[in-house]
Amino acid sequence: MLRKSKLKDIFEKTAKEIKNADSVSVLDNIRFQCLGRKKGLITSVLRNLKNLSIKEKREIGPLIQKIQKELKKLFDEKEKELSKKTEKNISDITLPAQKIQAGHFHPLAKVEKEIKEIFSSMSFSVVEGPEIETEYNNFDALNIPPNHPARDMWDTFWLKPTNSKEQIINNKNRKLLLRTHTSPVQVRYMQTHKPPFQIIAPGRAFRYEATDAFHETNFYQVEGLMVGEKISLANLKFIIEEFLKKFFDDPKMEFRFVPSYFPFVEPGIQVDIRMEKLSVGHKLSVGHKKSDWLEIMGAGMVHPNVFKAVGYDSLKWQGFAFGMGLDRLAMLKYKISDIRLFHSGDLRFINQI
Ligand code: FA5
Repeated sequence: MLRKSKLKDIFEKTAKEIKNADSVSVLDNIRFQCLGRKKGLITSVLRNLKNLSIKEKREIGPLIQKIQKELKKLFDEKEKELSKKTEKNISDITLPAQKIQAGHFHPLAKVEKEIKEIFSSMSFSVVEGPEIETEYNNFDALNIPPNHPARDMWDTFWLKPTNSKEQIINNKNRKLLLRTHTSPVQVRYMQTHKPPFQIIAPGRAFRYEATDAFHETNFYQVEGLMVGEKISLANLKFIIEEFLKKFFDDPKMEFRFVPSYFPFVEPGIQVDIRMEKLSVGHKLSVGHKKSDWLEIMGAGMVHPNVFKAVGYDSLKWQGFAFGMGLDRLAMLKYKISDIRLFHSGDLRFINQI
């Protein structure tokens, strides 16, 4: 026969388990063990009451009923508490899914990636050079000695030597600067590699000049260089045409080759693309008509003096080089009216592309 103290123990133990239950299913299980119709502990005590003496019935009966009532109350309260918590955690699966905020490439990075892919498909290797350059690599080795008037073509950010040691290292016409174009990568590559080869070198260029819709002080170029034994202007023309067709993938795109001058090539050309109105509300900069040509690259056959500076025999090797404006290509492809938008940090602009 169950004693009063034993019943109290069962009550206290069950009350504690109810309190600690952390889910409705755990609570249901405790309820089943305790109040279950067939095997519940309290239910079986109630069922056996009939076998007790009258004295025992009087003693145990009211107590077990009280315990049963109190446990039911505890179960109900806990169930309410747990369902409230679950309600808060369950989301309405009929609601539209929330948009996941994923990062994406900056338009210029995207264009750089495309350019690399196109040239890689034509067997060009991708190389890099530093943004801080020596005066020698940026100018002298490219057939632009000091005092050469062509230096005015590139307004330069010169760097102050930070200490006298650096000055001594760099004193032989080796002042440091922020490279004004990616052409010094040609010099670096040729100084350390033997022809034949074909490379592109994408990267930043810096110019100390006023900005407008088509000019930035900090912009991107992609240098190209192909050196071999029988390279001609025809090869240059073919590669550029192939690139432009693949990059724009637009049969209506018009381009032209125009003679030009760069000290490090002979002959020199520039490539222009016909620029339709770029976007709604676009104000063409001074000097541009509604439909005009935009210069996107300089190019030409590598000058013998450049080959001489890197120790190549210019009678044996020929090569072509080009330097294209990556920002301008992106502007034309995506009809962007102002180059300055690329660095504006305006997410409404950047997220569109
Ligand atoms: C050069 O920088 C030569 N190094 C290109 C070259 C390489 C010629 C190899 C021959 C052989 P240029 O200054 O024209 O050339 O610049 C080349 C391209 O860079 C331009 O056609 C233009 O698309 C882009 N560019 C030049 N200046 C800016 C600028 N301030 N902002 C944006 N793009 C520019």
